[in-house]
Amino acid sequence: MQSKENINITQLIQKNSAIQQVVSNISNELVARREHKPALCKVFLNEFTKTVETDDYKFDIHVEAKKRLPDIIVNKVRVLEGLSSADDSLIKKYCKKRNIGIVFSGGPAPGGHNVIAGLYDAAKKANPESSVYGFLLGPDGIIENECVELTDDIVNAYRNLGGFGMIKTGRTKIDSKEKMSLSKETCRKLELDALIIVGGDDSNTNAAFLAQEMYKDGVQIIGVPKTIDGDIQVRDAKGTVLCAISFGFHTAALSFANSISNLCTDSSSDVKYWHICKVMGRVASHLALEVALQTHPNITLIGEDLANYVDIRRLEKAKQEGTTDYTAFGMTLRHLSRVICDGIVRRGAVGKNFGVIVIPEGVLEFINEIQVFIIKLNTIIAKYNSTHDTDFHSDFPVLEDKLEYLRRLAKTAREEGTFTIWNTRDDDLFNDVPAFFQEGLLTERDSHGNFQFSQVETDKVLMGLVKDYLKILKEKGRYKIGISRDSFNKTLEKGNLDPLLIGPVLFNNFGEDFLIVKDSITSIKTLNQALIRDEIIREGDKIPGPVEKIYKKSIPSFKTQLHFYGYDGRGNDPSGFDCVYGYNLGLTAFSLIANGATGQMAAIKNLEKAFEKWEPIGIPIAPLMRIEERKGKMELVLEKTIVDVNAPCFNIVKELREKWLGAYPGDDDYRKPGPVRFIEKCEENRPLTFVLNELAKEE
Ligand code: FBP
Repeated sequence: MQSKENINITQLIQKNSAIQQVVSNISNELVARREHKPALCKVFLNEFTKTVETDDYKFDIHVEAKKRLPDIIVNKVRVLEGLSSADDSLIKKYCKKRNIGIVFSGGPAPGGHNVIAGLYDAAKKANPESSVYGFLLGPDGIIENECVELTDDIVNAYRNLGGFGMIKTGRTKIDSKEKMSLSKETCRKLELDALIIVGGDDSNTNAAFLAQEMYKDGVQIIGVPKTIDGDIQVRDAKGTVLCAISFGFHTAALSFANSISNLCTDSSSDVKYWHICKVMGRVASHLALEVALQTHPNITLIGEDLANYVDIRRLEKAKQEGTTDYTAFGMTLRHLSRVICDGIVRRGAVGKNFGVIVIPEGVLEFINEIQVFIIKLNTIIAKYNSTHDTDFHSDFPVLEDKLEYLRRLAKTAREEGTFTIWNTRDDDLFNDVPAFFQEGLLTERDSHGNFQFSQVETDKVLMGLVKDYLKILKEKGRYKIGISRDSFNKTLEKGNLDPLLIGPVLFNNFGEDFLIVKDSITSIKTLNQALIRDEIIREGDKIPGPVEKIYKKSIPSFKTQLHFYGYDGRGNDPSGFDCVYGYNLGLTAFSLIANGATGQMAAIKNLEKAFEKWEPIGIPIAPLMRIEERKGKMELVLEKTIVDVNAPCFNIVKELREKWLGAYPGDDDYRKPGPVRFIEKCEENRPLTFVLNELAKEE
């Protein structure tokens, strides 16, 4: 039953339009975003565009791509050119009434709604009679013919807004004859002239196969590079950058960076936590690298860098013994935990028992021992699924059942003495892994056969090892909090004690700015012994209060807070860069359709340069395909780009690592990028990784 006061409040809301406005879901930001008109690339200031094929860019074509995608492998890069007027035949072709479908595929990425808006505006401008259909819930919408015809109202409600809410998304792969023929059927029923697939590497792979399959039907298929991971980057065989980044990357990176820079502020204020920030990016560490440039955390791991690691000490030792130690190549989890501990201990020595660590979600991909598990388990699960009517995860729903199955595989290998993918050694090593991590490594692969790193608690695994090793270092007296000389002097003088007398007894490095308690003093007992040995106190005397206080201050307690940055940044409203980029990609997609292209990816060249230099182009997808292992099989897929450890932006981060670690007295070098903005001048208006690579080129 409603109380009288409640009824009054209900009436108040109903009567008062100002209150209604305050409590409505229409914020000022939303209104401003919906009304905002993204800038247009120069070519789109013209009434029409044409595309010109160019031989300026060549690709190393994979023989399998040539075999399986014969009709679209011959595609060339198309450059868009503006036309202020056109002859009748061009107008007829350009402005013909079309039915165009569009679908989002894979994880959301900020800027996607603007791709639709750009496509819709261009299609309607060319011919108001044209229809644009949005397929619902990803590729399933194409397979099942679930779509909505887009209208001004629908499109206007989502302009410059994040997420993929307008038509939603999904991860289904069109990978069977049946799904392909249902998709063709949908295109036929809707009389589609063209279909735009907005997605990552796997979705653009889908686009290439659909383009080949529908080539003879005349349905044009165009891909659009989407993924916050930033791993769709296209270069030609000479290394010329044709697409520097997918849309969504900039916003996600900036959104993570804003939150992480706030943690830098918190951590250096409260001085008691290490904030451990896992950052999305299924395989490549592009997002972690950009976040590092934006915020300067104390430690940032870059997966690709770890894979390149060579343990020189091990190699030299082996060389002296006349052998080669192959385990010296690549980083192990244990060694990585030691590297992190080294940074923590060194900061502790200057009194900083706090900090921020950035861990890329896909870091395990670059750790040899884990990669071996991932590949072996991928193959085992794929083989099981292909030889049974059911599937591995339904047959073995709980961890113990899965482990039992693996145990049986190892037993068979042992008893039959045959070579199998899972042997006793694998089983023993796997049993040493904590249960939550075993569970993560056995997690179900996505429909494209990708290992789902976002489901694995990488940070927890790594920090578990870090904590164990710090404990050992603490016991050995090698992990101590440095005491500032001033604070030591004041504390002792307050207690009428002579710092000059006690300092050399307590510290390794008396005289320096930050004083480190001797390794041998690791407890009140050993402190007492040291004071007696140096005749500061006698047997049976109490330890002087100020000395005990200083000792206690030097004992570290390692406290962490774990954070995961992924889904939040993926759902952020787009930055100015992604608003403009997404919208112009939509316009590019339409131009490619209107000019008869298929099997092309809409892209913008020169993204890394000033906006005036942006050049919309079409990139042929088929020549970008490579062979990769998926679900235990070798498949033709669009090649992913991982972080180039020779690029200037990475080398600059490497150079500044020591500075950002901040193992020196005084303030850390944290940087504040601020929140994601879409029109304000203060926004970081393009990824810093670009800016640095460009500046280095000018040198
Ligand atoms: P896309 O490649 O589809 O853009 O997705 C990227 C991503 O956000 C990764 O960073 C992350 O590992 C993954 O999606 C998470 O997937 P899910 O949404 O299925 O949890």
